[in-house]
Amino acid sequence: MTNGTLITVAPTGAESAKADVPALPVTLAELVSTAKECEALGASVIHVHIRDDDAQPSLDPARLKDTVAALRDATSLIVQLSSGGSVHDPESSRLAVLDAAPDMASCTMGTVNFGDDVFMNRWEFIVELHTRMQDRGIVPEYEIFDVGQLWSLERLLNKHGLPAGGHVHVDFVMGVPGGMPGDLKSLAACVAALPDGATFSATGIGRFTLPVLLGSLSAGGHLRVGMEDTVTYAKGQPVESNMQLVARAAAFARLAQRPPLTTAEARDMLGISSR
Ligand code: KMH
Ligand code: ZN
Repeated sequence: MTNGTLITVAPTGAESAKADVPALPVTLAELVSTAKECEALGASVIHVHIRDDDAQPSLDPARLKDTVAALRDATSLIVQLSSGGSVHDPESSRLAVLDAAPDMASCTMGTVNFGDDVFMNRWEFIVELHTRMQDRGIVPEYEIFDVGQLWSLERLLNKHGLPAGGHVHVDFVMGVPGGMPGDLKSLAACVAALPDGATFSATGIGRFTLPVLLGSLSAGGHLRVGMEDTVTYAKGQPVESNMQLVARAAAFARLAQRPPLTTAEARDMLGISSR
């Protein structure tokens, strides 16, 4: 098992508005140039939400296909599409994300309150996502917003088998209002409940960014950073770009003597075949 750090960049998300956060990449050109720069700084996975011409969250199938193609053209990053979309997206559109044939897709392991909204993930929907990804050779990243969702993951794997590639990779999303907090107690509980042999990354939302980043590194975990999860770099200081967040994560990883994985090393670890 590698000692390096997998760095995922989540540059856009579905929650922030371009009008409020001008540095948010929302066009394909902005996304591709962000991806290239983040790869050069040490990211090996990109978690992608796209926007429409009005910068609103979109799951448009043709746009998703074009996005996957453009990212593959310009980078060797592992392309992970969000199947979570926004809290308003119907299940059918979220399942159709897989038609764009990404390397990976997210798969959230349960319903969770999401601020004033609800991020709905019914059991039957999770099973459908998991089995479609198995059939199509798309590697899931299981998103965990609360510790009990790891028991759902155990149940999913027991009933429906390992994901494509045979390796289980999980991302702890910590600090969403309605989910688990971004503290060490929660992180330790999640690590203790991981399926055998699984790897994990962690991301802290907003002010939880740094505690979760440092906690994950010290627990042998990997990192997800990006403007999907925080638009504040430090108290009172807005994030200038996704590159600023990736550069900070890569610097901490090097300090911890767990330097960023290359994209080839990341593919190896996650069980994703090279293109
Ligand atoms: N935008 C959130 C409702 C995912 O990408 O899979 C869901 C989310 C998780 O961001
Ligand atoms: Zn997402």
